[in-house]
Amino acid sequence: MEATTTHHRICPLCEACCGLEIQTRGAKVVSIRGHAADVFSAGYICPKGVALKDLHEDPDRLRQPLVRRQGVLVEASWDEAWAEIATRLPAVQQAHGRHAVGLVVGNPAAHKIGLLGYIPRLTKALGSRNVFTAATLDQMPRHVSSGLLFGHWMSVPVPDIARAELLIVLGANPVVSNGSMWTVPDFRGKARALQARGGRLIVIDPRRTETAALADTHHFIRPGADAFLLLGMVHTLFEEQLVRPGRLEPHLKGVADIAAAVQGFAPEAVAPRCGLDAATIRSLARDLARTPRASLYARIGSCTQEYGTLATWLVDVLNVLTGHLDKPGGAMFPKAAAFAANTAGRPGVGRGVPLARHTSRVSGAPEVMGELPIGCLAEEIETPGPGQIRALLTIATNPVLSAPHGKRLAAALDRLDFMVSMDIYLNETTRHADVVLPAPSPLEDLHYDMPFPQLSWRNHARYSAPVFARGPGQPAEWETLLRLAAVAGGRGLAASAEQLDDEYFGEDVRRQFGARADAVLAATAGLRGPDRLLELALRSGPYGDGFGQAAEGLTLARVQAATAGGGIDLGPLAPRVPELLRTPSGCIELAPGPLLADLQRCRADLARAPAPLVVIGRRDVRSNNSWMHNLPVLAKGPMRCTALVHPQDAQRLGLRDGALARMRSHTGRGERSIDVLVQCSAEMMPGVVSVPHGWGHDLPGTRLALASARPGANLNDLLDEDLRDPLSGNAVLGGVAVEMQPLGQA
Ligand SMILES: Nc1nc2c(c(=O)[nH]1)N[C@H]1C(S)=C(S)[C@@H](COP(=O)(O)OP(=O)(O)OC[C@H]3O[C@@H](n4cnc5c(=O)[nH]c(N)nc54)[C@H](O)[C@@H]3O)O[C@H]1N2
Ligand SMILES: Nc1nc2c(c(=O)[nH]1)N[C@H]1C(S)=C(S)[C@@H](COP(=O)(O)OP(=O)(O)OC[C@H]3O[C@@H](n4cnc5c(=O)[nH]c(N)nc54)[C@H](O)[C@@H]3O)O[C@H]1N2
Ligand code: SF4
Ligand SMILES: [Mo]
Repeated sequence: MEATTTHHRICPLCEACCGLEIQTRGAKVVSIRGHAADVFSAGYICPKGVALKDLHEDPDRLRQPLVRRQGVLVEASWDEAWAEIATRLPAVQQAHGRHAVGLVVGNPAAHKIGLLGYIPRLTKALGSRNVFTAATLDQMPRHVSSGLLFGHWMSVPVPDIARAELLIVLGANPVVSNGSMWTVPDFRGKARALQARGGRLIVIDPRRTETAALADTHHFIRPGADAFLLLGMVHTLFEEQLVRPGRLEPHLKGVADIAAAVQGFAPEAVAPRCGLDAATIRSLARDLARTPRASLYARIGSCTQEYGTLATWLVDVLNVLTGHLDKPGGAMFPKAAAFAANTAGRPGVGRGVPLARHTSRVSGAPEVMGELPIGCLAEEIETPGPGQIRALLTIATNPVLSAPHGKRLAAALDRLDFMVSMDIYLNETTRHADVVLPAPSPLEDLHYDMPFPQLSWRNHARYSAPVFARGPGQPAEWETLLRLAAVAGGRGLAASAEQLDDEYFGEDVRRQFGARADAVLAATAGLRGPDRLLELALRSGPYGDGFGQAAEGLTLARVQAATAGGGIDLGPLAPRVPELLRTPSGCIELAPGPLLADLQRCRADLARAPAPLVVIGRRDVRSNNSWMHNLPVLAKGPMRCTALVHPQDAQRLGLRDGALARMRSHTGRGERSIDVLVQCSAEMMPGVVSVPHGWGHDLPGTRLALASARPGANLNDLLDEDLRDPLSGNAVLGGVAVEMQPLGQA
């Protein structure tokens, strides 16, 4: 009998980045549990981490490229797949120009250094304006606020929960999601510890969520009205002389502009719009102002709405005005060991962020962070004219389920001249491709998180080696991306991934290090791919050895050597203002012009009456967006794609628990409907129904046996691809008016 081997690796499935202990025997996974010695996650794990075994062993997971022959996707060799790409992609570029090839990148890319570290190569080689990512279904408002206020998209303050006395959570459910734009494994344990110290957790959400159940206080809020609540809170701070930015005062610009901007948004004025009474709004503002170590944290419920950027900005404004930004126990900026732009370049000042360098062709939506709103993807494929998207590359994304109005997008994908997908499944999106390139199993990949240490509750550096070798012929994702970039850049298939990697890396080092470049190249020789990127980033990073300048500093070898012991702890969050700022003024720009201007929309909309029924989203611990429904350990148990309806609404509408209902929406492009299972729940705010996204696996042509047996309904088929937060381009995914009626027995 073969011996059992123990491996330690970070879970790549969600933002919590838990350290796992994985036992294997030969090619089999024997067990997966939390790594108790992990310096960051201390043994925490959720059911999805355990499901990595099912994912690795899933017979439906792709292990061979697929190429469309006579209309049917069939297994092919890598050489055949590349031949197809190298012929057809350049043909589209030559006939229609570089913008004719679009790129869509999805959520798992954020969790893979082999993708995130190399996608910039591909976008550069493509030179196309038509780049779309899941960021405009998610956190783009967060980036816009960070960019305008602090000068970099990824300078995101996170609650310093370990030292807080008060945490107010708005539009987030970290007990289930395990945190977002905030890397915080075991939120529940940390919240309980806060309460045990005498601290308080307040949750504001249209649903009494799992996080609300843990909280000391929960308030319902009308979906889409977060900006109004927050304006009322800011108004209270000025009205009651509670504005005390403290240490930040000399680094702040725009406080007087904020005072002027919130005129007219008194708690009494906003209360009917947001559904909280004026006294509650005032007491929330006072609690935040008067508690020495406190912060307000908001996430996707507040981002994916009409006023997403305003709401996210107002969260920052409140944390700043109450003196909680950049202070222990408040909202603080992590300092990552590698890859953080806010640790590079000259400290304290920078160029800030550009907005709207170009606009989308059909709707004129502004570019943000180098991309266009994903809601514009279908129209850019459908609408003829110069710059029309005629070929598409999709990487780790399933927008047919994850983006609004997947039905329209699916039809548009069929009109493309050519489509290539890099994915692990033949699913609702990749079934439209002409070539599908498989990625390795996560257990066959090395791991180092690029974004999440920039969002972490505590500073750390952790590395994971692959658990298993890749299957025969299976390249690493970075290799596939470099070859795609070479084809997209007109170089064809002549160069190997290794040659391309050496070439690009050399260029980077020469640009970054000038006269020292040769020494740095010599010091990193012998490494390649993501390991070499990481060695460079760690050693030249804020804790690095500076290539010999700081003898005790971090190197890749040191971080690797710490894996079995649970990684390297780099201490609690520490104040970073003004060093972190990269605005041209060197100050926190609290009142940027575009945000002040956008407040006019709120002013005009203050009196809007609520629709009788609106839909919002929901997450479940055993699900991950659209793609983990094929794994037995997660799929078992009750159906999770249900519409939670308040019993009063159910009675009013004649809906029965456990029965099917038809849910309809009316958009500018017509009526839409889905049929969904009703689950009566007093957790809901009356007038609000909650449906999870990422379901609807009943489309033909996929290879997802288990998921398609329990398909669920696709919430996004109801939503309106034309509804966006104008500054960020973020899709509006919640607070959309719907109607429901019974559909007989299930
Ligand atoms: N209505 C509504 N819609 C939403 C949301 C919502 O709250 N409500 N949430 C939105 C959010 S926050 C997000 S982030 C998006 C996510 O939307 P997407 O970015 O489209 O992500 P997923 O739907 O998770 O699809 C991930 C894809 O990556 C593939 N994949 C998994 N692992 C790998 C890998 O290692 N390599 C490669 N190459 N592929 C891999 C999967 O098979 C799947 O096809 O959904 C959004 N959609
Ligand atoms: N188990 C699991 N974990 C996940 C994911 C998953 O699909 N499943 N997805 C991952 C991804 S990609 C992301 S981005 C994160 C997201 O992480 P979170 O932001 O924590 O996401 P949700 O759990 O959807 O929580 C959003 C909350 O907002 C509430 N809400 C809806 N509309 C409004 C509104 O208008 N105002 C307010 N104040 N609240 C509102 C909802 O009721 C819900 O409780 O989760 C990640 N983690
Ligand atoms: S919470 Fe679960 S899915 Fe997220 S990183 Fe931890 S084990 Fe993985
Ligand atoms: Mo997300």
